Amino acid sequence: MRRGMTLAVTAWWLGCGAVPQASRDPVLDVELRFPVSHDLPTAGHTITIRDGTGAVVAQPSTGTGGRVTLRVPAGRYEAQVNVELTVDAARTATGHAVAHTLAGTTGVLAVQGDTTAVLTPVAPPLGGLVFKQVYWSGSPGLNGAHYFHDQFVELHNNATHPITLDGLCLADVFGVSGDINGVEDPSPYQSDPAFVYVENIWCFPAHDPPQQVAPGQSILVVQDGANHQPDSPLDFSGASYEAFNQRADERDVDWPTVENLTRVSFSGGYDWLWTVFGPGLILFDVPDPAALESVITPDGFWEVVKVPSPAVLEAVEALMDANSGRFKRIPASQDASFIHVGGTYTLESVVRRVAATIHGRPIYQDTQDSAADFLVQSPPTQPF
Ligand SMILES: [Ca+2]
Ligand SMILES: [Ca+2]
Repeated sequence: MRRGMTLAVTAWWLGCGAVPQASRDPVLDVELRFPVSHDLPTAGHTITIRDGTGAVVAQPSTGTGGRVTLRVPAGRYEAQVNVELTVDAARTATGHAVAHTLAGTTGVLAVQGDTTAVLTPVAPPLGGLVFKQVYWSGSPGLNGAHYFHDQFVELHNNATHPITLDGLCLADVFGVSGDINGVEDPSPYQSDPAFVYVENIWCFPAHDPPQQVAPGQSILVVQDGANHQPDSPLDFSGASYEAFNQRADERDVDWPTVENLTRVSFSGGYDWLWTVFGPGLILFDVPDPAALESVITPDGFWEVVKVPSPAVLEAVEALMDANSGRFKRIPASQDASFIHVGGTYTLESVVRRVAATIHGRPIYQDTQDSAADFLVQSPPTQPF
């Protein structure tokens, strides 16, 4: 009974305002929210609250739900946060093994009454376009008729930001993939790390507005847009782009529903066929691919184009088998190793490993080391 009376008296006192000044001040409630690219606990981060003069008035730590709640005299405030992620912390939180800082501010908050604000720090762009799946081996085909028109590469935006596709180029690298016909000679250019020497260049055409690939979106690039069944299980009538090799004899078909890449440099036959023994493929970005320097190979048979190594955005080195390392064509700075499948016409593709799944989105491993980053599978995954 006495206890109840004490509480009632305390409540009366509060009602009269005979309490510390701060309890009548507005409540400022700030909620920390990380971008969707980051899977991080929101509790335990220091929030810096500054007043209108820039002076730090409080540095509370976020609690459950990523929130800090404090009373401040009416006025202008700003809440800021800096979260530093080490390489390991970034790999866990984003799938990208890149140390970086998440930084953000609420901007100026005019606090008169109780005020809520959301603080969403931003991260630098992480990741880029990757080859998510590459298929060169070909299909057994029907009745032993080997089939190779179903080759494809699946480009994937593995990044935290949209990426413009227009003007980027794909190329296959010059050089044999192994001792295919007896003892072969490796590419004469394999010791030049400054360039990648390529045979054929096909580029993504310009769009207005430019075509953006959203984070998590894939682009399917195929030798031939078509339904390849029953020669192969793959149906590419819904592919994004095809290499349509326009010729007077019309040997290659322009599939109407699949947009065409722009042919910039081509020395092949009637289609953009990659070697079924394992190609080197690169994605690169230069201001004018048609202006790249070309050279004649020492044997005088081929004209190859020099792509500066720093322009290479993505690369995969595929060779004939595990013993074909001496044929490596792509500089180690772009791909430290190589991958191979079990043979030709085996319906095997290589698919990139998943490094982490962030809020339901797979982030693919990209260590520029094909042996580590890819797995061999059969049959290929029909991308879409
Ligand atoms: Ca074609
Ligand atoms: Ca077409």
